Amino acid sequence: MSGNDQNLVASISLDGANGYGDVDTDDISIKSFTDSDVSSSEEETPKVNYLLSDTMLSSSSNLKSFQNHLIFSKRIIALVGAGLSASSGLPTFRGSGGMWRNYDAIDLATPEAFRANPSLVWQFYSARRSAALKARPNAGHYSLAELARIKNGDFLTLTQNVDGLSLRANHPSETLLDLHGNLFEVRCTGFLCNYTQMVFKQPLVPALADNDFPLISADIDDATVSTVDNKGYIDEKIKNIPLKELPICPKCKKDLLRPGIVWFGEPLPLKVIDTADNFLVQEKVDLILVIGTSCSVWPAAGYVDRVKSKGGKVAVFNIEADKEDVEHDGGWVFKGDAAKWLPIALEPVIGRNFIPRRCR
Ligand code: BJW
Repeated sequence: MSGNDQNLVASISLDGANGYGDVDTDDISIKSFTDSDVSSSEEETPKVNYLLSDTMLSSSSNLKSFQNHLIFSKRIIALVGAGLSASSGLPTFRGSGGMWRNYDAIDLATPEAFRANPSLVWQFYSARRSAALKARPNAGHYSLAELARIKNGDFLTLTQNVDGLSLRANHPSETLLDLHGNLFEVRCTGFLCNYTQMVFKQPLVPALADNDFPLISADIDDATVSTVDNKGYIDEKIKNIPLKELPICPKCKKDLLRPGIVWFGEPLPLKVIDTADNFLVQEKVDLILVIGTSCSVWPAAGYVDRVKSKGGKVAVFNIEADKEDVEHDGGWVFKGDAAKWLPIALEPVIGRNFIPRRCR
């Protein structure tokens, strides 16, 4: 995309009985729009303006070129991060609005932090569980789920997200790898106890019912910041829950349960790494979709270079994408909300009638 193209935006008007309408990418017209032109209300109309506004940047030739490659790609990987769930209302980790800008990540997401202050860490994860249960999958989750169904065994989603939204969008589980675990898994911390279970009950224990732990939302405001001290540490709002009131293992009835999350310094699950490795070595991967991730955590970030080094192409879907790096390598950048871009960019393969009405 040239510098000039950045001032041009493409608009797609969708008309159709189902409200999602018939989109023909050939009909994308280059036109100028502002944010106020974007219509998002569910109540509105049979006619939905689905715009590539100035927050959704790409030229139509970029979109066409990507879609041509997509159509001819036999094997595809999606590397997914927190940005995919952002428009479902779940905060990201870093960058503007990232939930860890005002918290020290190391304080909350390491085994050491849990050992030092399980009450604090459990309150944090309990709030995250509540938020994830209240959130709903968005059109981006549904688009990937549909791609997975259509590509059958030739597609794999590597998700760093722990919110379970992809599965709730009916993403086939055999093509979805949770790299960093799952908010709804609990594991016994006892050395000799192997208890692991998915538990959706919320709160897990009565002491965690009062979820006043501040979960920083995408819109950080003064009220939220005031719950954090000037070093980024959480202030007195956090309760000190006695150990015996935290979740205890129902099997050994002795040791604490912990969230089934991969914390910094912990290895990713072997089965997950093996499955991803097998997919990568079997046959060339033609395309990796890098969706809503800062690619700052390893080994997840390494999958992009592993695909590239074998000749696969990269397509980035990110609200803050740095397009030069990717486009110089012959890849594509779709700057904007991944939940809006994915249904459009993947449309030649996935069609348009699979997304629930409320997400359109
Ligand atoms: C949008 C959008 C919209 C916004 N649409 N886009 C030095 C060098 C290399 C590696 C290391 C090193 N030092 C330490 C390491 C290893 C370490 C690591 O990578 N550290 C880095 C910080 C450097 N990695 C590990 O420790 C991993 N384990 C490991 O390596 O084990 C080795 C081992 C082997 C054998 C024995 C023992 C050990 C484990 C990593 C686990 C990461 N876990 C976390 C926390 C989980 C807890 C939780 O969820 O609460 O996972 S970290 C956090 O980052 C979380 C995320 O999954 C992960 C990735 O973040 P993500 O998803 O990319 O989010 P953001 O916020 O960073 O980015 C969001 C993006 O979306 C942004 O780009 C926005 O622009 C964009 N966006 N809205 C589209 N609407």
